[in-house]
Amino acid sequence: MIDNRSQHQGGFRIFYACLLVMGANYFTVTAVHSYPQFQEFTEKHSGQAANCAMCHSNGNGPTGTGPGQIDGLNEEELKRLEEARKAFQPGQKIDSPILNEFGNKIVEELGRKEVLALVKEPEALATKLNKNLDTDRDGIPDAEEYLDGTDPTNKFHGHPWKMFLVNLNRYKQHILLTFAAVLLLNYGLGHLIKGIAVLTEKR
Ligand SMILES: [Ca+2]
Repeated sequence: MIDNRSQHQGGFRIFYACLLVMGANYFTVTAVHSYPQFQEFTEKHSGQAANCAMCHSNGNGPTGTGPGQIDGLNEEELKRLEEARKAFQPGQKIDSPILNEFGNKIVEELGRKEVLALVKEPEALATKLNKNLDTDRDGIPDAEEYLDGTDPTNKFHGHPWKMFLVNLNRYKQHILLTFAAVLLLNYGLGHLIKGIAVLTEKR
């Protein structure tokens, strides 16, 4: 009897240990890959709606079975995910399938160690990013788009006033040439009308 009871107790211990390990793994997977603090900060700071697509491949975040979500990754994508998860130091090429281009650049620029530290102060992300980093090349740095709550991967999405200034600067030569052409046209038309008037008076 004693031996049987000991065996049962031993079996229960192993069972509970397995449950604990499974639980720990579950929370590791769900917690490690999802950092809504950045999204919450940008929404609060900018007043603009932002979803997980700001940094992730899938707008619903990294947890799930859809495209770009952890449980939907194929073998090759899982390998890329594991590689990205090891990149604790900055400067390593990141190609995580659960992150979009901006998310990958954040990890590439700062390293996972720094990103994890920033979870507690998401407002500091803007100051940590390189000011020249402009993923969508629309002329507005990623750090500003993060603060503005605009999409750093969409060159048609940006703060209206900044987009206006960027476009004004980009097309200033065209605008100056158009302005000069209009002035010359007005000048030429003025002289033409005067000439016609003089000829009419002479007749
Ligand atoms: Ca941009």
